[in-house]
Amino acid sequence: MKNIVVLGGGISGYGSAILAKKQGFGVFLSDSGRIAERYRQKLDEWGVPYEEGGHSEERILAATEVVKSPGIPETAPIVRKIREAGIPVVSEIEFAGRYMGRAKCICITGSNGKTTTTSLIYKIMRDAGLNVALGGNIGESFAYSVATGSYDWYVLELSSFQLDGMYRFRAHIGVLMNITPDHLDRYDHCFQNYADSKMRITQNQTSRDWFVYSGDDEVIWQQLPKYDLRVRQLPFAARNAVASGAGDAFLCDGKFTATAGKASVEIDMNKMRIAGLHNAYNAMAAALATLAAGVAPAKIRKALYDFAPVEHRLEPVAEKNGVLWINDSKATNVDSVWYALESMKRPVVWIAGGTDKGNDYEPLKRFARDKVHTLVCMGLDNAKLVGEFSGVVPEVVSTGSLDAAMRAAKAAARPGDAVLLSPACASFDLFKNYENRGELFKKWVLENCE
Ligand code: UMA
Ligand code: ADP
Repeated sequence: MKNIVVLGGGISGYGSAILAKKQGFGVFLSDSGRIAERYRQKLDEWGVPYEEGGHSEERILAATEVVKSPGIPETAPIVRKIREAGIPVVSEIEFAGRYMGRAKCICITGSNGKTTTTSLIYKIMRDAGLNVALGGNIGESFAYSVATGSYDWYVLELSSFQLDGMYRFRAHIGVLMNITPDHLDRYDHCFQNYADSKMRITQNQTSRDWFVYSGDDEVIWQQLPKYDLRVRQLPFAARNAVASGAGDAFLCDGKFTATAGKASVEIDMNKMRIAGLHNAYNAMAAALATLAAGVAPAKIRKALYDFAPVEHRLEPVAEKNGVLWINDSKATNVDSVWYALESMKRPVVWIAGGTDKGNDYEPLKRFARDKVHTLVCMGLDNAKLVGEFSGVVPEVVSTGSLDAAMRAAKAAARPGDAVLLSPACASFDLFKNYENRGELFKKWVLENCE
């Protein structure tokens, strides 16, 4: 009998363990830390044995296959030992993909825009009445959905960590938004390794499948010739001229027409509730992917026009005294802030800072110079940000707490301005995570601005 060991008891791990049990395999889940109460309950319900507070080597090394949670790095001692023992290690997505039957999947990856594009695609499919599940790097895990439901379509957001453990899995419709530096600590600080990981979205795709990607992304262009792609290609772009026999989308004067095969849909970005060039890319990718899935153009158009911003992503919080407060706490790298600043139509008070990931701020300086009159740095160590933007932005203020940052932003903002929280940094110096940072930002605005 197959003997599956699941490493990590978070949302990915408990779903994988339940699926392994459902398939009738021997299964054991091991977590070096604590397992949340709700996951323990589920494991008990399904009769899955588990351990917490450490990894018992002997039991783990008896596995025929290991399903590794995405947050566990290759450098973890237990993973090294599993590798030395020659035991195959797969990701939750690879594992669950084996049991999805005749269902099809749309898989979305990229450095930025994954959650927004995945949510757009999911909404279009659901509003069109399809039997569809959402999963991967968002919401409930793919494995749990496969174990407990029966769907015709899966819409999966995939992180590079999930792609890394995928070998035979095939995306019927693969979507690659962009490749810009992120998570380099997990890739030996080598950008090519990270790019290779993202390109795995195309692996195993055949001429019956579709590949939607940014025709404006130079890195993707550099990678494409290295692959012998048979898949039908659907590029989208706003800058480069792109065209593919299979279909494409091009943004011009705020409108685009997306075409996949014989189907087309025309979208006016001014009628959408999410703005900015980056969201035009997200909408083009979503329109192409859903046309490829066979959704009627009128349904795609309606769902795109209905879509509201996802929380913490350029989310308008409130307009108070003529000042618009915008929560973009999810902007944890330079590229996402570039698009935030690009989309600003009002003078900006910009709140940034936190745990710097080795950022190069150069690309942001043009927009900062043109649009930002005050930069409020919010972090335990603001020296780098202050140094980079002094002389670029007229006013730079250094603060060490959310409250101080918000008070400084409120004092600096004039009617007609936007106060934009778009940090370019991780949140771990002052907050639990980016959600916590965004929630506290919103709470402060609602309690302190009349
Ligand atoms: N652990 C061990 N041994 C170790 C190290 C960790 O057992 O050596 C344990 C921890 O104690 C913990 C568990 O592993 O209990 C955590 O596993 P995990 O970090 O993989 O977290 P999950 O809750 O399973 O969530 C993961 C993804 N997390 C990461 O990639 C860090 C979730 O993405 C994803 O939604 C979920 O699987 C379902 O597929 C989150 C994320 O932050 C949203 N993703 C990153 C991002 O978006 O930037 C990539
Ligand atoms: P991800 O899931 O890849 O992190 P999100 O949709 O959550 O992507 O967006 C993360 C951040 O990136 C937000 O600040 C958002 O405004 C910005 N963003 C969204 N789409 C794009 C895109 N296509 N290109 C660059 N930045 C984007």
